[in-house]
Amino acid sequence: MNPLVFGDTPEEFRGYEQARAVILPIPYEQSTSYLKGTAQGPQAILNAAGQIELFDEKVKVEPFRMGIHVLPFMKFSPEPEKFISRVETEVFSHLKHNKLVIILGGEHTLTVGGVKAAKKLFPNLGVVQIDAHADLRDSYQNNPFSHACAMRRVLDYAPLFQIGIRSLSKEEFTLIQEKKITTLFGHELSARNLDLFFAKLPEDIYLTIDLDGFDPAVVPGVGNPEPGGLNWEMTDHILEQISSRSKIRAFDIVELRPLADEARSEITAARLLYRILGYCARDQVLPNFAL
Ligand SMILES: [Mn+2]
Repeated sequence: MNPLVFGDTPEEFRGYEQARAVILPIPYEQSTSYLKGTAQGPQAILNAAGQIELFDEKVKVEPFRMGIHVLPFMKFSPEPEKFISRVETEVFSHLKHNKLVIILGGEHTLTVGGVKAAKKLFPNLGVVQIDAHADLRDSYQNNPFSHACAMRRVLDYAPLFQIGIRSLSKEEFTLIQEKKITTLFGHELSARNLDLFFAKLPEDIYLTIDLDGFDPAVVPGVGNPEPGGLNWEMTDHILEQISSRSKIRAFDIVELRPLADEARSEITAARLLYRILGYCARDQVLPNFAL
């Protein structure tokens, strides 16, 4: 299968010029601290996309009609600051052309570059993070650009709205309170709390989805699994609410670690991507397109 196509997107909807959505695969893996393999994440999601239907039965649209272009796998320096700057330049060049940018990781570190790029065009940007981990350490294993510090770096650029967090240090917990970060912990995911969370979101959103935010029974293929977490329906509800209230300007799906003979993680990631495109198509891109 040609890796630079999302699923069965017909050829006339794949070109860069007409595509509203562009997918940027970034197989970056430098600071994984437990189970290795996230560099294989982007390819696994693209492979899994070949197995999903082009029609979305819930949103009742064919999201590919907005145009989906897959960019070449991004080349980068392993040095984190250069890497982040490279991501920023690349993402900015596509946002500037009015594209919805989707990054496939790879390590969470890449989010810093994506957020910096989006912030330049959308000054009131907010970042929604679905994740098991707060990722708010100032430094981890002597690396301030570790995946465990990604959101601490993001905080320098945009306010943060976290969902599903269930693993963090006391210092990170204190930081959340001091900086008044909006954090819904894994044990707080009631309908009422979610409604209060959605009401706080700004208009322009960068969405980052660390796949370990899911219950590991749903997505086992991650480098740092944590018990508890989101199921498919809850995540779908969250994404639908965000899309109907705000404008998702860019999003990333990170930290997939493909497993042998076990495809549910990458299939979930591919369907998640396509579902978000469906909501964006319905709510923002193709308002008259719903069947
Ligand atoms: Mn995480």
